[in-house]
Amino acid sequence: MDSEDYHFKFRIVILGEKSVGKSTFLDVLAITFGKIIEQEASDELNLKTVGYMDDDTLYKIAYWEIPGKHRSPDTFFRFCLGATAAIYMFDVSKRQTFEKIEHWITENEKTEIPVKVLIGNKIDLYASNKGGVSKSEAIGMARKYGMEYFEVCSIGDTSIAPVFDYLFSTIIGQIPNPPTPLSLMGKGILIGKRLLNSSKYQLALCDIASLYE
Ligand SMILES: Nc1nc2c(ncn2[C@@H]2O[C@H](COP(=O)(O)OP(=O)(O)OP(=O)(O)O)[C@@H](O)[C@H]2O)c(=O)[nH]1
Ligand SMILES: [Mg+2]
Repeated sequence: MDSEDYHFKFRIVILGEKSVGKSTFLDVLAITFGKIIEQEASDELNLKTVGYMDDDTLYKIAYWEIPGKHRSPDTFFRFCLGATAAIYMFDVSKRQTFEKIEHWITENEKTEIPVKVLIGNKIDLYASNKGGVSKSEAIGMARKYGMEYFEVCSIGDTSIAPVFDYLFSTIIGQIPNPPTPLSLMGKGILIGKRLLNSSKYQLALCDIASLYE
């Protein structure tokens, strides 16, 4: 696949403390919704790029997971700048991971990522942990930062679908019709060759241009 052969491309970053389940969640997300076209993992970044077709439109979604252990402010900003969405993840059975996620959220506010969600993972372990994080507490934190909250179990469950549906519909809901490059500025959404070269798109741009003549 030509690296520019898509209609739209955007990036979703996944952040949170070590072992909260980011990679497990990403693995399921990437194979359930689309086809993996690129993947690479290092100590600093776990990257997966997926091609996802919806309504005859090909989206290239780049997921960038920042492993919890190697967080350094420099790399953190570099990886988050220009992203369209951020997934902040904690482990509902480990309160400390919930307390620390607030630092990730506040540190990352400067990058002004347009779409954000908070995810409480390992919901299967919640009942067996007295110090676990309740749904109402987590919703409180999500509201404080203007986010939706989802509880998931990343191993063998279907709870991931509502997260993908929410993220995808919110992101594509930001794309105006027709999607001019100017109108997508600041949203982290790129237009690829498949759209740029389509006659329908060229015509729509001509219609806009004629309005200014
Ligand atoms: N019980 C349970 N275990 C899970 C769940 N999700 C992930 N795990 C387990 O949690 C452990 C850590 O998961 P990872 O996906 O490697 O965690 P991570 O957040 O990517 O960790 P770092 O990359 O080191 O920051 C693994 O043993 C997973 O199998 C879940 O929903 N429930
Ligand atoms: Mg990981």
